[in-house]
Amino acid sequence: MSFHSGFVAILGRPNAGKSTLLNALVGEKVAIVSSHPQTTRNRILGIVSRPEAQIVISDTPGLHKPDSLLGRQMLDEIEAALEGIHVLIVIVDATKNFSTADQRVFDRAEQFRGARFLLLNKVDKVRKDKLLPMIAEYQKKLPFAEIIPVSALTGDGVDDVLKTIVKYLPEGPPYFPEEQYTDQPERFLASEIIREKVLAHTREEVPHAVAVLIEKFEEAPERARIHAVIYVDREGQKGIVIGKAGATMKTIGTEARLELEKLLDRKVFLELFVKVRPDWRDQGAVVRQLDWRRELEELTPEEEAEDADEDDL
Ligand SMILES: Nc1nc2c(ncn2[C@@H]2O[C@H](COP(=O)(O)OP(=O)(O)OP(=O)(O)O)[C@@H](O)[C@H]2O)c(=O)[nH]1
Ligand SMILES: [Mg+2]
Repeated sequence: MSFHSGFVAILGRPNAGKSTLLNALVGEKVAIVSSHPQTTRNRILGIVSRPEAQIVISDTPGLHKPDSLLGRQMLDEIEAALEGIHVLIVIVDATKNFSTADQRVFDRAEQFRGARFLLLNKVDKVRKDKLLPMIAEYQKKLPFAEIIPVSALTGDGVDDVLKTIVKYLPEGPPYFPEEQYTDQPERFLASEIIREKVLAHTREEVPHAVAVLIEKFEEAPERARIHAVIYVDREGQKGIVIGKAGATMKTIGTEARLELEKLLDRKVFLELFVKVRPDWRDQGAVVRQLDWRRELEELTPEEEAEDADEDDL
């Protein structure tokens, strides 16, 4: 039997359900999800290994008009995710009318020369008789190789998406070990899990103003010790994150700890701090730290230099 493998990226406007879809395709929680737009800030790799194929899928930040350095970094992440892919999955929220945000996505998708899929997501909330006319409308806007209605939330249609992707992948070897389902370091996953809990318990402008940085990550066999700082950009937001008598922070901390214990498969001692850093979204020093790939690249030469020093002793 021949083996197929290749790369796929998911493109769509903020809140269309890209990260929910990635998690459903992979069958693991790879990317955090929230009801707020612009939750995802990095490209996130999810890997699906089947006996006949390996599909490497990138989730991307929602395509939007950037108004900060962070926003521009998010757009760079989208572009990086689209490099070298075999299939582009364009996703729209089928409960909403086609908007200028979707048009921006279609304009970008039009430049892609490989196989383009359109996924009509959230069909659990759409009347069945509306689907066929909707498909006809979308097909007029831009030709797609495949149009598939799905519910990333219930998993409806998701297996069909995987099977269809495989048909468009070239023959080739697996790129990752079979048991690996993402490339994100645990340290970054931990910061994302904490951010997800902050997003779940805050509203309006607060979710956009939150960044989580892990200051200490010590993994002993029995217990991991994680020290994280939740950054916000206004004093008032700090109060919202902490809540009355610390109630919101307590909920965030408990929910994050329980999920981290599952991820790391051990007890977790989690210390959370909230700090105000005005306008961090326009500060390179903070924004760059949110890009873990760049952080790793910058660390590696130094570590090698240290190793070399040790050899000299
Ligand atoms: N009813 C329904 N809701 C969905 C479905 N897929 C996603 N959602 C909800 O839509 C919201 C956004 O989902 P995300 O997966 O975070 O969307 P996203 O496209 O990754 O958003 P950004 O990262 O902000 O660009 C969440 O509240 C999800 O629970 C679906 O199939 N049906
Ligand atoms: Mg997302």
